[in-house]
Amino acid sequence: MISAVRPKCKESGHNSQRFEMKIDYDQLRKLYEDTCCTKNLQYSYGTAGFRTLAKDLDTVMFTTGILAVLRSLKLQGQYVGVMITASHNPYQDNGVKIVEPDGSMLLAAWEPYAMQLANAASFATTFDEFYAELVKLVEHEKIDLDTSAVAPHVVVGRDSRESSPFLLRCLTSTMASVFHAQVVDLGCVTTPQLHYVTNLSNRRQREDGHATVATEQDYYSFFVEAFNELFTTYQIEKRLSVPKLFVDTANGIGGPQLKKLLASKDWAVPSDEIEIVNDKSDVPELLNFECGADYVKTNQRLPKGLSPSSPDSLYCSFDGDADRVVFYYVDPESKFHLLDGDKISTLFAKFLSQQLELANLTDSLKIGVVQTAYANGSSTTYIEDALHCPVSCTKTGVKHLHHEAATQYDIGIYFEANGHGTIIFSEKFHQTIESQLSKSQGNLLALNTLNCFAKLINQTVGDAISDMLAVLATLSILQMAPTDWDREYTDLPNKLVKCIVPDRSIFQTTDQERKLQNPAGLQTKIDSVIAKYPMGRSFVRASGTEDAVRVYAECEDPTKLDQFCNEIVEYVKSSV
Ligand code: G16
Repeated sequence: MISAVRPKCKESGHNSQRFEMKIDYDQLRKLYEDTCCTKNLQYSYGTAGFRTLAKDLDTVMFTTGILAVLRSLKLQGQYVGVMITASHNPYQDNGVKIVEPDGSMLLAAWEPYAMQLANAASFATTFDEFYAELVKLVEHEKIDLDTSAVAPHVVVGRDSRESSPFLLRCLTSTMASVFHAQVVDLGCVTTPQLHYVTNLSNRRQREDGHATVATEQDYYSFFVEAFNELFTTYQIEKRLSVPKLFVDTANGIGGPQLKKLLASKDWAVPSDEIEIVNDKSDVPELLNFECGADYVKTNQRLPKGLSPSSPDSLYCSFDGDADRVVFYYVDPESKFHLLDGDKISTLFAKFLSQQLELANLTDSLKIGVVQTAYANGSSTTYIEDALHCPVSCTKTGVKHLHHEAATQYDIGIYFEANGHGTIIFSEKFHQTIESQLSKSQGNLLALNTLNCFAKLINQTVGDAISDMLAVLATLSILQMAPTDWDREYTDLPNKLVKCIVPDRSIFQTTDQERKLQNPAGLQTKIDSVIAKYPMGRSFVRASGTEDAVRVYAECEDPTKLDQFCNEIVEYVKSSV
């Protein structure tokens, strides 16, 4: 195939004499013409990759498959991950995102390539126009397409959506046949499992030349072992501190995957302590419908399928691909209490700060919390004033928080209020703990706890399952009931509203999305509304995953919240 080289893109006017595309031109052309049916749609690589109606994704899947291969070739054939999911979106949608070899999100510098290639295929009138764009990219990045030396490696996964098998075929159509890629199909997995397996496969290859790709089973074994180790370290009887945990899995892929973890032979917590609801991942239209993390967070009420049981019970909801989780409980007066991403990060910050102090490491290791503008004002005050931890604010999007947590702190706890988050432990953290433990110096219980806790966290990306286990372990170690956790601070009353506008792209922000630059004059009007409400805070931003503008508002007086939010919404509507 490599021999079938197309002579320098003559028809497209591409005139490089230096470059040869060592791929099967005719095969690529045929696959392009067979696959790319959606035309003249503008694609944008948003907060979480490409995301739109599944019926419009054939073209973008085709080009994303090519880009993943190129990314792997650029990185000497390391495993690059690709996940097909639209996470919290309704069942008609789907999406795709690329994962770096270390399990993090696609390098920001490559996002424009993803868009250029997708839009080239979408707007090209001939195959050669698209081909010229591909050549340009390969040349620009100096990618060697001679796969006889280094073959590209790609790991693919998908959530439970009905459209995913077809989109997977579009995605992988060129990988092996044109680019000679080794493709590992994990089948239906959660997004964090795909991130974890991508990372582990590369680590294995790097560390011991392991030729075998990691599997979903490695994920279960690792996290069950980490959970058991933490419980053993703390000599806690393997019972949770709550009588029962109900897990709403949004009728998504989290349901079957959590069941597999709980069925692991080493899982030691009695099976009646965890009950899974909304687990119909085989009924497409139920996905995220009146259930799941996004529904619970936005509506601040129990999802379908759950009714209040005892006040000691704890509930949690995953989203469709199980990369976020929020917790909640219902008090004896039947009042619903949300324990969202802010509450999770503050719980972890409290626990880990305590352990650092016990280990006498507060001066050596820097702990901090990363939030977005959606973080409740009370949580930020609590972290700074009660926990004495620094707080950073970034734009929405896991990649922004992840970067800040990884570069600014030794223990970087990041969570979006919507439940998306994890903790990043630095190299220095691991070296310090290891060195202290090897010398048997200091408070060994605290050192071992920190060591085990770091293992229990999926550091590649926010992970509903791993975060859920870490919350359960923390509550058990601190002997806290859901009410104790909630009492640490009181959220300001808050509201998040989705506003449909003709063109969300005109809403441009600055200051980590806390202020609008455009439409002109709108921010001044918002500021004048905020000034009327004690402890008022509000901001407006375009969603990166849905065709909507999001309006957030919080203020001291719960009876004024609706009025406050409505005034902002009215200004947003009248500005377009
Ligand atoms: C994705 C991103 C999150 C973001 C969420 C909502 O989550 O990964 O970082 O908070 O979308 O983003 P937006 O407000 O821009 O629509 P998920 O769970 O849908 O992948």
